[in-house]
Amino acid sequence: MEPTQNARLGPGLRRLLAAMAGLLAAAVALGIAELGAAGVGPESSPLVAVGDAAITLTPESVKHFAITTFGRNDKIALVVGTLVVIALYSLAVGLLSLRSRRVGAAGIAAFGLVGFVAATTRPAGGLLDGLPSLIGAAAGVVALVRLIAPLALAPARPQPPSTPGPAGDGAGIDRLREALGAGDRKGAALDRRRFFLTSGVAVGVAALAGGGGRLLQRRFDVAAARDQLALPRPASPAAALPAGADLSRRVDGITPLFTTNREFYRVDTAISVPQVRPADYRLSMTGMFDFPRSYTLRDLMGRSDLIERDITLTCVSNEIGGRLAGTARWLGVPLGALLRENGVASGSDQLVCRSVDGMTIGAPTRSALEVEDAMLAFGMNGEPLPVEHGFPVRMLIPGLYGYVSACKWLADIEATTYDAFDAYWVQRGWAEDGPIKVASRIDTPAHLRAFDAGRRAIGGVAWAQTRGIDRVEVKVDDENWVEAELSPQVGADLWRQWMLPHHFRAGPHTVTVRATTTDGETQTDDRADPFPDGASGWHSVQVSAR
Ligand SMILES: Nc1nc2c(c(=O)[nH]1)N[C@H]1C(S)=C(S)[C@@H](COP(=O)(O)O)O[C@H]1N2
Ligand SMILES: [Mo]
Repeated sequence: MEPTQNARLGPGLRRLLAAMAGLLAAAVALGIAELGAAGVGPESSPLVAVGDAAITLTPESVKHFAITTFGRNDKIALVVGTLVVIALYSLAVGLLSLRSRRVGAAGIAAFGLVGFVAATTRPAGGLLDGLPSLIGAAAGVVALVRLIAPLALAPARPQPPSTPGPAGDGAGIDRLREALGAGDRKGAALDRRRFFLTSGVAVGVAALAGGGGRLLQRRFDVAAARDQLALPRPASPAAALPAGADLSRRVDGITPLFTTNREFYRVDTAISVPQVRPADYRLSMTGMFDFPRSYTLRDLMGRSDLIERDITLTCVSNEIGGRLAGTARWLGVPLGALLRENGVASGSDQLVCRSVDGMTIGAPTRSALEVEDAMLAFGMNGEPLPVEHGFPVRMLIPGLYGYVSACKWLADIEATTYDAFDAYWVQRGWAEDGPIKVASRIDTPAHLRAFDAGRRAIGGVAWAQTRGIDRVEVKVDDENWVEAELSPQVGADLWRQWMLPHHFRAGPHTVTVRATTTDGETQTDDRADPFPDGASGWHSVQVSAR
């Protein structure tokens, strides 16, 4: 058989280009889907939906690893990981489509189906959310077929007759040209050109649709509407702070008393942060209420019983000494009063809080009613809640970890029982009950830090919301525990900073801290992992003085 032009492309090159075709087809599919998501909503983007689904399906241990390893970049890491998987998959689909275009097309369609299922089965997802995946997959199939066509083995083309002359002459020259790699240049160049032209179009479509789609999705952003909101004044303002309350002004390296909104840790399952327009906001009360009402943001902000409180919020995922903790001045509606005015039934022991993105957080009804500063917050450090922290309304119950109290983007409070429903984290094995454990952390000197021998301040923070910190003690090596100086006790829900000057002799040292609550509980040195109900144990750091 005559060698065809494409066979002469070389099997290696042909396969490489086919793999590239797969990659480009996937890029077109994702780009067009982003454009579709600009119509339907950012959370319908298959990339976001698949990432969300991955979070939902990921075992807790891996999730914990992601939170502690990537910190605030956990979502970025997930999206990058998803893209890598997609890239590998589509390279394989490209290769397969050399054998059979139908199989290749099916590969892209399957890829779209995954997006479709992920987008439509999200807790807050509907059929419409599957649309971007479908049109993306359709565009991807078209792109793949077009890209593979120039690589297909063309039917044998008759060789142009050799120039008349002594027999064998032309063949000899052909062989020579072939040996020099020139023989196939013309035919291959034609197909390569077509492939690269089509590739160029694919790259352009993917980039324009993807970039444009992402830009257009910004029309769902509520940042501008948030900026225009003016916060009401509280009927009950936060307690005044005594002068010199913030030890971080005196000791370098101690965590500031208040965490700025930018610095505040963030833990949630939302890849695409829910965007709730203030004008569209509704909070509904459902389940075991005698006279359930629903509230607009204006209803909540216009109340006459607003409170402002300084509250430290902490995450159950903290390792000993973890940094998933922050303090802010929150403004909002007292939760107990709100529940009572809806006539919460005495048989309810759980409030299932639902966010607009379908997260469920189960909080104990009793704490919601009885913890003094429990609230529905819409203000954080003098601003409307940042979008990442739950705009426009979230719940806060001091003394409980965030996963059982601090529902962000709150849409619905259902009064029910623990028997009737397991909330999201409980379904994944975390404890139903999430009272925080007393904790203390060494901020300075940092672990493994080297510094000059001599006098140096040791310092950090300690917390035990609702009970308050009474005492913090520090131990260097095997010396005795020494009591540290504390920031003023402003309120039991606010962490306290602590500091202790120490004379470090040259050499390696171990510094350990422990805190005691106002009701007399000293932190245990029994070490426990965060799972299932919070870490315990003393934080210590190894440092060296020279
Ligand atoms: N809707 C929603 N609310 C949520 C979560 C979430 O994933 N989704 N995570 C909870 C957890 S585990 C914690 S620790 C706090 C963190 O609040 P922050 O991100 O404002 O610091 O929010 C809680 N509220
Ligand atoms: Mo958390």
